[in-house]
Amino acid sequence: MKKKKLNIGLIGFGFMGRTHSNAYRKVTNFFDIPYEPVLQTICGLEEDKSKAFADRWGYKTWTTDWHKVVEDKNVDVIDICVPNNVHAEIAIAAAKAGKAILCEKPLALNSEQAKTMVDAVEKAGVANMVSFNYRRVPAVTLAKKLIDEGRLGRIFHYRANFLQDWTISTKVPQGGIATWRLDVKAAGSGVTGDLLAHCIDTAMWHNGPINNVCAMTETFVKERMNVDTGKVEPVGIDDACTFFCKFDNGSLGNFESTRYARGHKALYTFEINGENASIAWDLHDLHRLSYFDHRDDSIVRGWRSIHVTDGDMPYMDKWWVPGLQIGYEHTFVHQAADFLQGMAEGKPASPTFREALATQQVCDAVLKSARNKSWEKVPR
Ligand code: SOE
Repeated sequence: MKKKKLNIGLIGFGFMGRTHSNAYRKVTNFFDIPYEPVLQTICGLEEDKSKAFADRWGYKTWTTDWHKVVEDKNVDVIDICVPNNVHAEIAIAAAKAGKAILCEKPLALNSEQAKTMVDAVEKAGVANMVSFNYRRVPAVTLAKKLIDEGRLGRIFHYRANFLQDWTISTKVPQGGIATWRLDVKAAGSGVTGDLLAHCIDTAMWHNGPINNVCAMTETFVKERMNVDTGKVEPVGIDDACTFFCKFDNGSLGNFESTRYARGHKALYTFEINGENASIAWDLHDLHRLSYFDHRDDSIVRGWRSIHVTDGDMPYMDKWWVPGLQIGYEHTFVHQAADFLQGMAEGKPASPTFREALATQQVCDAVLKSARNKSWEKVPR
């Protein structure tokens, strides 16, 4: 198949810039999509690092001015991997320039800003997707299939955790290139937007819309040095957040995230309990899905640990042979494949900006609930 070249302009080359670049480089080796992504331009803040990144990953050109990438006639796709406070400006300019857009999560600083981005991409009619990559772990996609097939029956409970421990030291600063996630001006919020947004995206994909939330947040370290200003400043983000919620289908949700769970680096887990069956998953063992089915004969009934590697499992026919697993980086390859395939077919790849706006609205309601110490309705 002769593939059409699709030139990628990637803005921001931190951790996420690397996962996305790696995905574009690998996607056509494994997936039959009609496009050949070309790493056209990389854009970062510093000249020497931008050039070094271009050399290492094979970008044809580099720049330190994102406007040039958006205006570049040779660029077809704008991939946004910069801190959250710059997403909106770049995405709106890219939409006006008619580019397809893949944007890192969370979509924006808040839902008001996210709405302006949805309006811009929908008005321009450009392809748009938000990088909630964990949906594309094969075991997580399998969970969606099992739920959609009705195997769980009526769902009663959805609980999810995302636990880390990297900000416990009071010496970790806020702001700057490495620690912008701790600066509310750059991040919009703390664990709610950064980590719980993943859990909320997956949960609403699995279990439908969330309508009411009741939350509590805490900022354990109240002041940190700000790398950008050189001053010790109040910390404006939530270090930890716990919330309860109700889903439209009548089930109850229970979510927790913190960066203060000593010993946990990226422990994203969820468990779903239905009338007939339950499902559990753990990012530290990401290729396994735990499944319990009450309809099994009682003498063999118990939790099964499904090794999600066979060719009939989601995405797995594209990789190795049964029993050989894949990992974190592959979720981004799957994302690139789905995004590019969606573009080729003129179908939006999920989650679109509009779907990510719904996640942002839950995050906003969670933060409002914690501030007001009250249940909050999620606006639609
Ligand atoms: C934060 O530490 C972080 O890198 C998030 O920003 C990512 O979205 C998450 O996948 C892993 O943790």
